[in-house]
Amino acid sequence: MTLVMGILNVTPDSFSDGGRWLRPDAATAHGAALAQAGADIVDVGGESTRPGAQRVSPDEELARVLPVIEALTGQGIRVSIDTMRAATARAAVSAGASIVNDVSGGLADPEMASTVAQLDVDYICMHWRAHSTQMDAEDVYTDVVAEVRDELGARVAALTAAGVKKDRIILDPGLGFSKVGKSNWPLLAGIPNWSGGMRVLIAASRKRFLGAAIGRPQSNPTEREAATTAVTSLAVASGIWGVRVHDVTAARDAIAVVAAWQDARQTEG
Ligand code: PMM
Repeated sequence: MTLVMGILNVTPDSFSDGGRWLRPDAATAHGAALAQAGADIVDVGGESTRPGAQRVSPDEELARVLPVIEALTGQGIRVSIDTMRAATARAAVSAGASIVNDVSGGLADPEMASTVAQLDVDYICMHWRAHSTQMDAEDVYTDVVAEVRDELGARVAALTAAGVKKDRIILDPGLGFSKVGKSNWPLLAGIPNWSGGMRVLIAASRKRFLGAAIGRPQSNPTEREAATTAVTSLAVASGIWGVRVHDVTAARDAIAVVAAWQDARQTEG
């Protein structure tokens, strides 16, 4: 059964929920609400990676996420830490996080691979080419599926060489990261062609390529929820490990519908 990861950005500037959960008590309450709605994991991030975003200092990132991780894990909620920094990953795991979600796949911080190997936690390795200020210019592919497969393969090789167990790694195609519009779709349509049988996380929620696909590129992120749920349904039907979403209830409903459909198909033979 596909897992649902609820998004909790403790940031002033994330593209959909920026500024809403900046205070620790508001962030903790929203994380608890995501879990209550059926999130299997709450993904806590303290640094926005929206296109053009500037980096935050390591101290600021830690100050944003640690109290929230402590409060949520204290309530028995499974938490992942969305960070590109090894030191933040280490502190977050000490505070109770059990998954490291690194949008740079270990490229942003040379210490990340050995840190994750030591921590021995699950690690989400996302396809990434450049920091947010430069990433749109890196949307240059001749065969996006083959290039993402090879670039993720190189990251898996580097991670395992540093001691990370291969079965700890979850792959993510990095929708929207160095992929502005059309580049995203072949990755969704061809998941088995780049994932090599490893676990896959899909994080399409409310992203701009969905606005383009529905003919409303200027829409607010929240107006892309139906489009998000369509992606969730199709991705779940292809048997992926997890979806990372803002609206947990919508994802849970989509998963239930796909399960009912697949059960009936088995009965029908
Ligand atoms: N996208 C964002 C942030 N974190 N993590 C993973 N693994 N995959 C993603 O595509 C991803 C991510 C973009 O920002 P958001 O938190 O506002 O959705």
